[in-house]
Amino acid sequence: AARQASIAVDLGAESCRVSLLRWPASGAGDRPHVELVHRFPNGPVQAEDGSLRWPFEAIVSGVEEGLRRSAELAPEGIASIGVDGWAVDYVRLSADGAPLDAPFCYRDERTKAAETSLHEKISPARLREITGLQLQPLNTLYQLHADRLANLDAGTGWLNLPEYLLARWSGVRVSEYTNATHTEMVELESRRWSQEILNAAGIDAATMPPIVPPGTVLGAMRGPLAELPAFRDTKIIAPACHDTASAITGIPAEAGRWGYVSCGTWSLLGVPLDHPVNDERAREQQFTNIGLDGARYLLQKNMNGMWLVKQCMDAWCQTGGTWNIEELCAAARIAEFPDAALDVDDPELHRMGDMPARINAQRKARGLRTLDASPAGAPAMASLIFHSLAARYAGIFRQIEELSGHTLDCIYFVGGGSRNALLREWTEQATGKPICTGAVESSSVGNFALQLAALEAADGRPAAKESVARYAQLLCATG
Ligand code: LFR
Repeated sequence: AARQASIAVDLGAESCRVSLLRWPASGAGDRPHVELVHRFPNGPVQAEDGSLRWPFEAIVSGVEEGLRRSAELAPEGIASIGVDGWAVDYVRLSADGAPLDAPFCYRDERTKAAETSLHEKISPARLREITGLQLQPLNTLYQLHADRLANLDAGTGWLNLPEYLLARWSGVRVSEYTNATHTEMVELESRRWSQEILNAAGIDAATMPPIVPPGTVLGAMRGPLAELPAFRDTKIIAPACHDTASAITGIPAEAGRWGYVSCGTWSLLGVPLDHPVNDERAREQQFTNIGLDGARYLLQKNMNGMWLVKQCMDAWCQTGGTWNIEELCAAARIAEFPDAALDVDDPELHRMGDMPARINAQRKARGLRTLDASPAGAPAMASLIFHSLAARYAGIFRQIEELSGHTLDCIYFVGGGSRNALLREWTEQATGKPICTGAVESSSVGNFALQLAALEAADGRPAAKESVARYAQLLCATG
């Protein structure tokens, strides 16, 4: 009989994806086949109370629809399911494990006041020293502190979204290590929750899920879906629940020094290292050290990404424009060269709505002429965005080389934005480094690789550390 299939769920801020990995019948070689079974759009929505939230029920039912479709496509049965997704946001849970409300989106403005309040109780310098993190108000810590300030019932705890789904199907509540590091509550060296930070934020340690390493088998699938024959022997596995850590795990690189741009809503730029870099320069330059599998770290900078383009396209669409991304890039390529780069990480440009006007507001404040914000001005606006992203990538990679002490041989592009040839080319010109491409769905590749290695280990086969990398290479070669 054929080896059983696996399912990778990847939750993205713009779309969620369910992929199915199947093995050929025995004797037909050992290359797996991966199919995108279900993909549905996602995005923050303004709730009635004015807060920005995720369409929680749509996410859960969309993912479970993907699981049902996968079950139909894989009569051999599903060996395992893993979930990764964007970091930091979470579901608050009642005593019986039911969600208390739809999760807030990290772009909700409540974290502004929470940040000020928390930094009065524990200094940014101390937070940085403990966690090694880029202090971003979106981090879970500030959100949980905002909940306390708003007297929101702490319930029996919280789970980041990927871990919520894993708990929904396994009954086991955990915080997967790579995802936990992005909460800003984990000690960099000990890899445990920091009691000092919890005390400062007024968070009860009893509400903190236990931290487990990537590749942890949580248990057998339970609940209504487990009634389907395909899910009879299914293991629920925590891969690297942080989509970025999964995406980097999915890079099929051999030895050598490479940097990466994980390009989606955000651009995540960095280099994997065996040790964190938390010296004064890394602090000043606001680099982050987040967890990767294999006890490694990502020395990384989080910066704006395709959000800028997507938000502009939404605005143009509302004013009668019909640009799709391919046409837009083709037009941007021959549009005027920008007079000055945008400050892409201006907090205003991380906010939702009317992006062309926000861009113009920044230019005006800097004494630059405003651009045509209508759909007709899209090529020049897109040229400005892509040139600005590429220029900033180049500056960050120079800093990464200095901080890590390594010269990078090449830069891997992964994620949805890696499809964008224009951005890759302009990055190549700006950095002077060769660009390699990993998988567009690199998060799912890393998710699968960690599941397959975990299944091997659970089977009693020696869990070679290389097997994760070996699976990532196999999956990328298969396409
Ligand atoms: C990418 C990502 C980034 C994180 C941001 C917010 O999808 O996970 O790594 O900084 O989303 O969660």
